[in-house]
Amino acid sequence: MLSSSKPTLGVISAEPEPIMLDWPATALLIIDMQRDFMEPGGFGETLGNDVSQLARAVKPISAVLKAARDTGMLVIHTREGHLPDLSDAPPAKVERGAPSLRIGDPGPMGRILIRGEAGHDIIPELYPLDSEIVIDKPGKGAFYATELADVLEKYGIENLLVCGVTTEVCVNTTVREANDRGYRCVVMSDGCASYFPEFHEMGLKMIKAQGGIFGWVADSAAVLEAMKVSTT
Ligand code: C5J
Repeated sequence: MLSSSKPTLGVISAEPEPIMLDWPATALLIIDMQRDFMEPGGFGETLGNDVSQLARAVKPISAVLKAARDTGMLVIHTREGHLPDLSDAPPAKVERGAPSLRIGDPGPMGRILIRGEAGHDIIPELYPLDSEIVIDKPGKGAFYATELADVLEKYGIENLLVCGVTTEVCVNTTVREANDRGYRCVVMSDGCASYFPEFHEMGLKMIKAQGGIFGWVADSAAVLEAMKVSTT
């Protein structure tokens, strides 16, 4: 956790309004920065998506991840994926649409969206340290059928800095789940990405509309500035 000699409060210049966070009660939550979504040959591409659209989120996340590691902030990574026997994959998810490969089929990075396969792993640029928490989730939301709620309670977390992919799917679902559970979520605009730029934009607008109905939105520069300049 953050060293007690450091200031504990920081104000992020966010929309719809600035938000003050207590850093020791804040975690960085990085959603699904997996090869299956980010690289050719993975789940995202089998659905017909242009995976290059997601690359823009890597640098901003990397910068905030470094700052989080430097300050001792709790870092949590999530991975979407299923058990090898697909017992946690609803048929309605597996059978949906007409992808070039379905969940569980063999692909160039191993079986699509299956835990333990190369494609399921997090991209090297953001690879978790051994000390960081990795939550494996079968759904889009990071709270559904996972230990995330227990982890956040154990560490006294009240606020989440959320980033990752994709903005309108797993990021939005997780933020909505977190908001209903009482967490303040600040979503990093340039640390999220979508295969559809218009969905990225609308996904962020939905979060911050109506006085921040699901949370706050700030770019990585604002988050980094707040982590640097804090008040006691
Ligand atoms: C999707 C995700 N897009 N991580 N998953 O299926 O957003």
